[in-house]
Amino acid sequence: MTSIEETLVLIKPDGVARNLTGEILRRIEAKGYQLVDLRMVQADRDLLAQHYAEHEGKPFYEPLIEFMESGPVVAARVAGNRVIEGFRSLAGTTDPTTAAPGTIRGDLGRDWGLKVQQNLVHGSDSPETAARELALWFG
Ligand code: IDP
Repeated sequence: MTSIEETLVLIKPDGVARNLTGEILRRIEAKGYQLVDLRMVQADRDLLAQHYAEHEGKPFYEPLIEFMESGPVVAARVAGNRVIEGFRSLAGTTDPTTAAPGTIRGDLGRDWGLKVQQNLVHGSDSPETAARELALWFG
């Protein structure tokens, strides 16, 4: 099945602070995906509120926004065949403790006992979300 897509990947503040940017980008490239655009951003609350609009009102929303504005993130426009699903598979499930070994979160993510919501990366979850998020972060 051929479906060339683009997705938004964010290396979250914990990934940047832990010097894992290179390791995470290496895994994306090693999988065969293309880095089309890359920027380091200190996200403000307005950008993050738009990015995480679907989570507004949830118990983890406010800590999530605070965490995401706590330091720079690296935003990447990544292209490849079925990359939206493929990157989410590469990233692993949301909670790093139960994310499968071999995934970014499973291999490198720290237990949420240390700090809830830290899980190194974000990846768009559908073509509609990818289009919206890429417009938000890359204009
Ligand atoms: P995803 O990033 O795996 O797609 P989402 O459900 O879209 O997960 O949640 C967005 C982000 O919010 C997660 O990556 C994580 O940082 C945080 N998050 C999600 N669920 C929880 C939770 O139950 N507790 C704390 N943080 C959470």
